[in-house]
Amino acid sequence: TESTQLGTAAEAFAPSNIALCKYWGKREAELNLPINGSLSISLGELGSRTSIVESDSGSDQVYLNDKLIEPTDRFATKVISFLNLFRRELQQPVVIKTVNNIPTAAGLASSASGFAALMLAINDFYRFGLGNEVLSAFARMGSGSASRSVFQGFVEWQKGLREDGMDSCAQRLDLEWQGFRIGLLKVATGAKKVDSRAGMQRTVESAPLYQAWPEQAAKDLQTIKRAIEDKDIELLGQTAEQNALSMHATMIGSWPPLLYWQPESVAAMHRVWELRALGVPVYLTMDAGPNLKLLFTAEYEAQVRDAFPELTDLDLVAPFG
Ligand code: 2P0
Repeated sequence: TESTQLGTAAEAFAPSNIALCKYWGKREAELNLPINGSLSISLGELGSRTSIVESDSGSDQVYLNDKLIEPTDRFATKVISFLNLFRRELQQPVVIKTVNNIPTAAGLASSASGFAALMLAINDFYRFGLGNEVLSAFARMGSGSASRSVFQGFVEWQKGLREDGMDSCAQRLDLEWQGFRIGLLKVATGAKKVDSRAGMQRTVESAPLYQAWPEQAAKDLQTIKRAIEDKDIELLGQTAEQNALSMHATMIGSWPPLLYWQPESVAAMHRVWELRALGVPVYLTMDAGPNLKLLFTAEYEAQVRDAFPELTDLDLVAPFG
């Protein structure tokens, strides 16, 4: 059925983000309350745009990248159950459309930007007038990393202490770094992965190495903040790379083992280390998938492009414009 717009409508954009100090492990799974704090960089114009309009079609409709999604599909049910946290029972059905402009080639997950954009659109649509930190805490309930996608720039998600989670929200750090660059290096496709929720749970429950993680993450977070203040790419890169590989070590030490890397991932890691051995300060980070993200500064962009010719203009992100 065609749906027509009845008046109320809202639209919002939120960026994707890459964690430099990773979120891995929940202390409470319903609210996505993390065991450790994390710190990320948002990806500027790369992210999700979400619109909500009233509908007269009698039921909710969910679109992703201009395609109508089956109401029973996992994506649609997640979107609608999130909306239902904020919607009173007899309210009008809606049409929700999300478009991701993250190059699909980059192999980035979009749940962070997707839930952040949806939360911002809900705030407008129902005229809640909530502040950014409350919006961040609410976006967190959709997906933990969405708490960080409410903001641009460098963002810290504080784990918080409260049981209701309202202090587990992100804040933008008052730090800019014009020359900071990220390269989205897609190295492999396919290989059905364990989602982050299940992966975290398995790690927390079964990996002895996980014991050491919360303390390391807390320390890395402070070091990375200092490195950003000092615009020290070596300190930032080294800490972020070690943080990511330590997170992966906890996953590998889970049972059954959880290895998100493909052979191509390991090959690309060696290429990063070879380039670094030649004197180029380039570092890697990885999330719950096989792809790499490169961290470097503008002065070395030419060398990074030469060494990784598969990086297109769209894969190179300047988060501060
Ligand atoms: C991060 N990841 O800090 C970490 C590093 C993946 C590896 O946040 O279960 O999709 O929805 O809270 O936010 C991805 O996990 O997980 C993630 P849920 P989410 O970016």
